[in-house]
Amino acid sequence: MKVDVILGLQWGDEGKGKIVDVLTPNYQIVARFQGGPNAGHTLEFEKQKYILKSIPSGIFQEGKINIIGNGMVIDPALFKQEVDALEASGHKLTDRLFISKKAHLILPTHRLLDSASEKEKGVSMIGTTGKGIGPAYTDKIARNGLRVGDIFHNFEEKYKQATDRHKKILSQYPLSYDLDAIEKEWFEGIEKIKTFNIIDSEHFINNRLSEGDNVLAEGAQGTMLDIDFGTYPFVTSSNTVCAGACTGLGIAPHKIGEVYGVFKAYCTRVGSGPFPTELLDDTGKLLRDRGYEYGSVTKRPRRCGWIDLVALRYAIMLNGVTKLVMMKSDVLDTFDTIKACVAYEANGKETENLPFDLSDNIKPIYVELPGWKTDITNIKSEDEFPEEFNSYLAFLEEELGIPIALVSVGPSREQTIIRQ
Ligand code: 2SA
Ligand code: MG
Repeated sequence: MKVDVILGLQWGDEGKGKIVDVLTPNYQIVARFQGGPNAGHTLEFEKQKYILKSIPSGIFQEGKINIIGNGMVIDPALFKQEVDALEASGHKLTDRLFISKKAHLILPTHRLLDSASEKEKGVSMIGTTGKGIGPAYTDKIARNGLRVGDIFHNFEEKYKQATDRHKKILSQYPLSYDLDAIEKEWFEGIEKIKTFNIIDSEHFINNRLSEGDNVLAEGAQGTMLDIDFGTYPFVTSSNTVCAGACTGLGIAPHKIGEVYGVFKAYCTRVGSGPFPTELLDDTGKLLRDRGYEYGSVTKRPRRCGWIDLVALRYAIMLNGVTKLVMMKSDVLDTFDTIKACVAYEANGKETENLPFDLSDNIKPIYVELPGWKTDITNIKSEDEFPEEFNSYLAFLEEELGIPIALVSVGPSREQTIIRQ
């Protein structure tokens, strides 16, 4: 049995959460493999909207096991808030949410270090979500991290050691903070974590696979934010690419089955860093308004632009995408023409490959396609697609070399069309 992977091919916010929710019925287990509460996965059903941060998007479906994998970083305080909110709206979680002993903890001081580092960078700040993601992964790699499994053994002592070290670093910054207040909430979160199944998730997943279960691995952020292959240093601190599912869950590469690459019919980015097809004009504003493009964690307005096929081809290559999923198609419903970037002019030369440094004088080269000028939000099958929309899909498939298996025409579960 296989692990299928769903991941973002752009700069995050492609709509992965919705697709995980749609595909969950085909799987017994849904697992997140990287990132933490920097993610904001939005799901809509029964006229309700939910934003998940650390909890996998299979959580709303009965009988499914959801796993916070070893590759994730978890903030107990934010985790508790998320759990409390879901339980308050009537969703029972304890029997369906399992947490890896090897997932790393985001400490209150990691959040302070995140904001100190951003302030120090000044104009060259990354534009992080401020959740302590970078400092938590830094401690993991530097072999200073605390893991969920640590909370059962001498935890207070380990916590003190780690925070003392952080306080020394923080004392170099002109910061004022009230750690006591944040710590109280944080330790309440630790108690909350203890009420869940804390497991050796790598054994659990591999055992279940050998018993015939199917696993869906849910990526967060997007390929262009990958620590190795994204627009470094304007990236997140984890491997968002498919390989991250292997290390972040403990599964062997040959166990990966389908790789669903999710992208928007246009493109967005939140935070700093290069974005060659960004539109700073009225068209960009129209995309933001029609697509409600605001950060679901930070509420920051997202930067908007045309689809970038140079970056998408790169992402498809890195992830071994087998099926494409196009989201937010309906946002383009009113456009007369739609542009797609097919190549870059980099330092005066045309290229179809992603250059080392995207901030170097890059000019997108566009192809222009006619818009469909039709409301597609109520379409139920692909036979109803307007001709121009079919042409847009055919053009993208030709350029990208992979079939577009699913098309989303609105936020709810039902507005998802499976193509034959
Ligand atoms: P961090 O906090 O260290 O991971 O930030 C580093 C960069 O990664 C970007 N990043 C994201 N980009 C898009 N969506 C994300 N999740 C939220 C959402 C973001 C929000 O779903 O809207 O609410 O602002 C996400 N998480 C991290 C981040 O912007 C930095 O560029
Ligand atoms: Mg998001």
